[in-house]
Amino acid sequence: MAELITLGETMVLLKPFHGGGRLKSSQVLSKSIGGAESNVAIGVSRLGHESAWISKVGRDPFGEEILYTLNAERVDTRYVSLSDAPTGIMFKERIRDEDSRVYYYRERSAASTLQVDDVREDMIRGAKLLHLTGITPALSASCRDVVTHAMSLAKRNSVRISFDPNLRLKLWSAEEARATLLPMAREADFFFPGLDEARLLLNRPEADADEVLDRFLDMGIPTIVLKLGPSGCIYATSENRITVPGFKVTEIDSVGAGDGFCAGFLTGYLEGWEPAKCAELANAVGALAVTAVGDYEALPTMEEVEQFLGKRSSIAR
Ligand code: KDG
Repeated sequence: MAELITLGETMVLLKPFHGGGRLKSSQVLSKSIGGAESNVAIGVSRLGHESAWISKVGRDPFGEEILYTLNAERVDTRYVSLSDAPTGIMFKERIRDEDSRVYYYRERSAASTLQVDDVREDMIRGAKLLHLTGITPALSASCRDVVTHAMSLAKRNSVRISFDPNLRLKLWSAEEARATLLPMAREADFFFPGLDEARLLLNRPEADADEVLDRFLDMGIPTIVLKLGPSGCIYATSENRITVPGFKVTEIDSVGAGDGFCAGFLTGYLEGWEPAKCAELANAVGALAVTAVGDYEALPTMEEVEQFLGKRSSIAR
């Protein structure tokens, strides 16, 4: 049984062949896959723990590729079903030093047809963590129900819930996101917003880190880990607030950093580590995740993290 189970959509991902540049003038694209939840599942698996992913993919070559990749990453895909609806597609471009831009082709995709019946109690019972994101409820009404249903199954079986809001304003409005995601965040044991996401969710554009943390704690969320990018993170509970510094790296592709961060923190939790050590691993994995093109490709193994942290030497030749 997987220690971490997650569910959501993974898409095929196309981007200019050399990483940077405009989609409009790129004749050759390279193909990979990306999905916030499967990125976390891959991250946890590479760091040495068992993960599983629940989803639907199209009965098409892209669905096959997604399953092939996740199986190769030793993510358990036994709960993935095939659909006649197509696998979602995402295009990504990065122009000069701007953040990456994504273009989704995922309306009525296979994963957006996920139904409550696709998530059974036996899939979740026995896991230690259920990881969910705010992308899934933005996909369709049935996906929204699936997230709520998975949360109640986790609660009934004492499986800890991790929730990353992953705000995607290309999928819905800030108002819709707020109305849906805040009640979901209240159900989570671990909540992983970024500072900008937190401000948007709380509708407090000027709020600082302490203010957003106070507000989330007041809502009854027991543990918040506020992601601050290269500046690290703040781990907060009602008794404790710990700031853990991040790492400076050369950023090649920022998409997937937050997923790497969650994978690192949750792996630390599975290891039974203290919060500060979980946060250090989260910061390291989040930093390493941005050092190569791709949503999951640069996610490290534990050995690579130890080398990065200077805790292990590496022999290159
Ligand atoms: O967090 C990275 C994800 O954004 C990416 O892999 C694709 O899941 C994705 C999404 O919906 O944006």
